Amino acid sequence: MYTSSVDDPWLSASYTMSSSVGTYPPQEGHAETNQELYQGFTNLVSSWPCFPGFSGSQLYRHGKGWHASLAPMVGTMVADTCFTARPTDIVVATLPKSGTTWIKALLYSTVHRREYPADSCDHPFNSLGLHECIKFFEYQLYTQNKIPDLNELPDPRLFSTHVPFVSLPRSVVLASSCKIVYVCRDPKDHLISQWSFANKFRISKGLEPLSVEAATDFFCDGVTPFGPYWDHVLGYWRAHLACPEQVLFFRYEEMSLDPVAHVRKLAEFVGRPFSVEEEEDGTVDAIVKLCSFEHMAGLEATKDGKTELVTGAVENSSYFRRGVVADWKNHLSPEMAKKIDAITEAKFRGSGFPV
Ligand code: PAP
Repeated sequence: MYTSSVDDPWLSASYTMSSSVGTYPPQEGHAETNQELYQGFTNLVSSWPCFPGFSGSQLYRHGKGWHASLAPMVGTMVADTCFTARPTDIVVATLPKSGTTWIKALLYSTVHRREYPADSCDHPFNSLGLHECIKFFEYQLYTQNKIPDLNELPDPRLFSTHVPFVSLPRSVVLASSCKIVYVCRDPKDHLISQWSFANKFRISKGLEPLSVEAATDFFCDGVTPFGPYWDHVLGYWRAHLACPEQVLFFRYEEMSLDPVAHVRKLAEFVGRPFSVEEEEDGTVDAIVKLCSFEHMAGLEATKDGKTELVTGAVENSSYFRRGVVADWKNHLSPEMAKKIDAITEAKFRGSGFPV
């Protein structure tokens, strides 16, 4: 069991978001109370510094130093106030465009492999987008004045978030055996994936695409959704070092090299290791294949489906671009890459994080 000490990352993540909205016992169905709660946080966030972001919408700077647009930041604060974690909960945490869809697929299909074998015809992935299988706190659950009733969900409940460790719902941090699965990605590939996604959005809104030079400047200044990148990665890295049985730390590049080993680790981490029979009958390989970029990108739910987020409906196909390592080489100049590498080196120095 986790025991906290004064300056550990778990405790510092749990301090109150804001006292200005009062204490609430918000409940499902109390529309006025919920609206008041959302409005209080909206007013608070609106008073914080804001900057134009990648996609053209404003990014606010949270008191703890990270950036997001208004609605997900408000959702984060509502989740912090209202979400009650169970020790059996599992939370996927990522920066956007770092492998969220992939790790959700691997986690869901691993946890639910008895009800839905990876090769079954009625596997939920055939009809549901990955973000419907595991929902975001701040983009899907705590949105539009809603306080969702999550009590009926069977164990283990699976959730996801892009929020930095310091602003996770306090109950996730304090529910001592709640598990967190974090995936980080090379900063340059994360940037290129984010930039490509943002440009699709800009074009759909009639805006000029952003140049890769401008995107690199935003990135290096830390003004990206849920960034600065380095603070996000270090927050979860330190939590992993402090408590490896509660925070699993994966890297996209290592997952690409050996997905089978990562699925085994994931299954062990969530307390459902593969049996000898499963190892022999190819269950692990089937999960890896089911969740592979090629297979997932070709599913009807990907090609035709959309996911409703608080920021708008997103075509599921837009979560699948190339899915390769080091695509940044096709977009960033050597100078831009050097600049990012130098910042990464400096920020991660002394953290024990292998650069
Ligand atoms: P999100 O955080 O907005 O949900 P996320 O899934 O993290 O997005 O990012 C999408 C990236 O993961 C894309 O990377 P790219 O732009 O460099 O290509 C996407 O291609 C990649 N991706 C999605 N699914 C998979 C998968 N099954 N295997 C490997 N990479 C994947």
